[in-house]
Amino acid sequence: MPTSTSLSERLESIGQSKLAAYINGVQGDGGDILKQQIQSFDLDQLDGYISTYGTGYQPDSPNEEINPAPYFALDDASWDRAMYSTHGEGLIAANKVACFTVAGGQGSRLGYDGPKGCYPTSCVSGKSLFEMFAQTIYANERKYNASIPWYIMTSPLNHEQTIKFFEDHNHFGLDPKNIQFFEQGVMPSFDAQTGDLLLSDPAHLATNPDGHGGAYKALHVSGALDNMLERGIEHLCYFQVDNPNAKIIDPVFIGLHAYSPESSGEFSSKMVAKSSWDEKVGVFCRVGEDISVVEYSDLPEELAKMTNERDQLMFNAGSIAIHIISTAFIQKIATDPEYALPFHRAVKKVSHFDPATGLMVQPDEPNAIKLERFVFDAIALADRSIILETDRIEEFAPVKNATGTDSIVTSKQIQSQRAANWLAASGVDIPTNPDGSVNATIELSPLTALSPEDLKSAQLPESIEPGASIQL
Ligand code: UD2
Repeated sequence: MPTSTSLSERLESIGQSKLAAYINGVQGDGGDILKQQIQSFDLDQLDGYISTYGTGYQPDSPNEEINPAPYFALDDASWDRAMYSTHGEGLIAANKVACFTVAGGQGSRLGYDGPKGCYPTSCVSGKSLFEMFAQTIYANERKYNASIPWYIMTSPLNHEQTIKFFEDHNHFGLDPKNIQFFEQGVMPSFDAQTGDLLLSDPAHLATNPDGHGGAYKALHVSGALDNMLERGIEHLCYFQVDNPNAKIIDPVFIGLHAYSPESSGEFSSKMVAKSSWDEKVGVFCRVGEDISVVEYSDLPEELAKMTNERDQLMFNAGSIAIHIISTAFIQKIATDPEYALPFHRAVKKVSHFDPATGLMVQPDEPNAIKLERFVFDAIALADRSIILETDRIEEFAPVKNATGTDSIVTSKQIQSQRAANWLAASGVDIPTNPDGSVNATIELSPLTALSPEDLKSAQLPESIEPGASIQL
């Protein structure tokens, strides 16, 4: 390890004089931990980020035209779903497909103290999100006689707890050798006015997870990408931990991604029609020549509200954060500097230790910059990226908030409604409310059915009682 003097000189040279002075004075284990942590970052690169996104920040002036992105619509019969489904099934059965969950987030917005994936989410039995996904993977492996490895990105906030949860539940019946956990990276937070790196306590820099876009680097440095390549995995089915209805293995989507002439087979996405102009989902757009997701907070209100002659939102392609990314493309993004993704900056309140006074500072106003990368910023770097429309009830039941929109209550309603729709398609009489929604709570295990077709041969009740709560 370099001496304190040489490290403090390095810090001085990039304008971090307060931290440099502190490093010189700090003694003992705490000092060593801090020095090691500082050295784990590329300081020149960090200095560049601080001036780009902090002290010298210039907001982008959008000078490229924004248009709606084209997509394969749900009601478009001009392409051959059955053919692409067969292609997708072939790739699954040939063990070329794996699952990838970004699960770095905590359940704090839900009022839950633990990794979000451990949150009890299924309608009746209260299975965790992780268990629901594990059973879906298991059922797909059984259906296609395939091995489907599962890669799970955690963060330093929840890595150990996540692994313990899987161990405590015997990996939900999956082969532990087929599940790989790896931690995403972090970025130091810095003072929004001065660019000074902040300390979370006397021995640590204040850091934040580097966003789900940190996945590319984390897949590479953790060895997960090498593991995939050794196994011959070509396509990674990406989904967020907060969506229990995600159809995580979808043969049609896989086939379209890999074989459609309109796709370069690098990065494909699913969308649903937005429920309202201000729904909090990113929107697929064409920005200049490139397909991009414009985050809801960045889409100008006048564009978000624009409608077409049929009174539908022009910018209606809401991202449900379901993608397929090829392993070859991940390798390019992770290792080729020309493919480095930008950061997004957020100004947040960050409590910090002040080395000058030795006291903690609790800011009243946002005081610090946090930097994150977004996984979908890679879309613009793909040669030809496609978007497939899907049905909202079928694939989007997010659990984000404790109450209201996208809460556990709305998620369970959507899960029940999907189960009811599948059962109704097999002739089961479903009780309904005056607005047509299901008047029962129905949990349909992935082990029972992965699609409505799987129910055709199942033993089903003729009808469900109004207000019943049942598991099938
Ligand atoms: C995300 C999308 C939004 C829309 C919506 C659909 C972003 C920026 N926005 O909004 O456009 O598609 O989802 O539900 O993604 N995560 C990590 N590490 C991180 C940050 C996030 O693993 O450093 C995971 C997190 O566990 C969660 C997912 O990424 O599974 C989404 O993160 P979020 O909750 O911050 O994004 P949200 O819901 O605002």
